[in-house]
Amino acid sequence: MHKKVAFGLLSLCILIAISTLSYAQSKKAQRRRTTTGGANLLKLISCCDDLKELKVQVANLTSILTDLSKKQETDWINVVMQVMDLEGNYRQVESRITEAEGKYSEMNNRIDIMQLQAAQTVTQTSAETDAVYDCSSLYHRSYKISGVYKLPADEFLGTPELEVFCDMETEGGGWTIIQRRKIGLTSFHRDWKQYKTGFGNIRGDFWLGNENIFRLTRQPSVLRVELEDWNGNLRYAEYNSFSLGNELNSYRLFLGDYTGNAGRDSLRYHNNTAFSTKDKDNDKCVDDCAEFRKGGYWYNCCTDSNLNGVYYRHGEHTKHSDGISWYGWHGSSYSLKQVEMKIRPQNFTP
Ligand SMILES: *[C@@H]1O[C@H](CO)[C@@H](O)[C@H](O)[C@H]1NC(C)=O
Ligand SMILES: *[C@@H]1O[C@H](CO)[C@@H](O)[C@H](O)[C@H]1NC(C)=O
Ligand SMILES: [Ca+2]
Repeated sequence: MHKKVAFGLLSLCILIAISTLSYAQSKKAQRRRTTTGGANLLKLISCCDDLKELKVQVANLTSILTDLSKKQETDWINVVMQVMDLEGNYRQVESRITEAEGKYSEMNNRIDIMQLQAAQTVTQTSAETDAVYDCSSLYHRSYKISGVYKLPADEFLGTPELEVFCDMETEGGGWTIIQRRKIGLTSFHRDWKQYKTGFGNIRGDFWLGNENIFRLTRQPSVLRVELEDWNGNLRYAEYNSFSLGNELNSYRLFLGDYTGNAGRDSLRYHNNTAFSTKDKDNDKCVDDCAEFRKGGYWYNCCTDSNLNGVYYRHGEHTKHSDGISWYGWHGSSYSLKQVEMKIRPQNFTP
């Protein structure tokens, strides 16, 4: 009987032991499960950190993107402005081209006229009795448009080709312009040689050249001087029997009778005087008039007119009497706005 009780106790103990063990086992497993759950939680936390970082990066990228788009916008605006600029430039260029085209066609017209005229002279020179050739002969050959013409070289006179500007409108036309002042950028304070051969721009300010004027005035000629002041008033002076001596006679000036409305005749004082330049003092004065009056002219002692003087704008020049003056109209201290000197044969009839 004792043995049976002891066995029973032992088996109970074993049972308890087993169940305790298994409980502990299960507890352990549970704990193990709990530990893995903690790792997952940690993982989750670190993942959120990653997410946060990502979010920051996204925000960062977004801000970079907005910055970029802002920059793009300004870039775009810049591009648009550049395009507009280009368009403006294009329009400017376009207008310049149209202008140039206009000038080109005008030039072409002139060339046509010159060629026509050259062709005509070739056929007519042999039959021509009048050897002197100028704008008046062009006029009689039906060139009645004012502008630049090329007079062909004259073998008989031994003269070279000469570019001239013809006034085919004033008082019947046929005028060869020998001097013009209107733009004011060309200096007329030049030496003998330059006054001899001529200088300047035939469409702007120029002196045709004493040698050319001498040659053109070997036939009895009229000189017409046209003056304009800064208020747009126009005056003129006309002379019969205008001629220059040759170079040996220092291109001495000869003038006939005066007609006109230019106040007192202010060229008469220069009649019968030689031409002077800054390097050739042929005046009738102790002074060097060409140097004082800063031009080339038939200086006496020195001036009653100074049409080759300094171009002063708005007439204002009170310090020196070296402006483009005509004493008989505006006095010694007024420089004119525009001057033209032109010649044509005395027997010219339109
Ligand atoms: C963007 O990220 C860089 C580097 O990660 C950091 O230096 C900068 O400050 C961030 N900018 C913003 C606006 O968050
Ligand atoms: C200019 O001088 C010449 C020659 O001396 C003379 O015949 C002529 O009458 C003078 N002209 C004037 C306008 O005085
Ligand atoms: Ca002198």
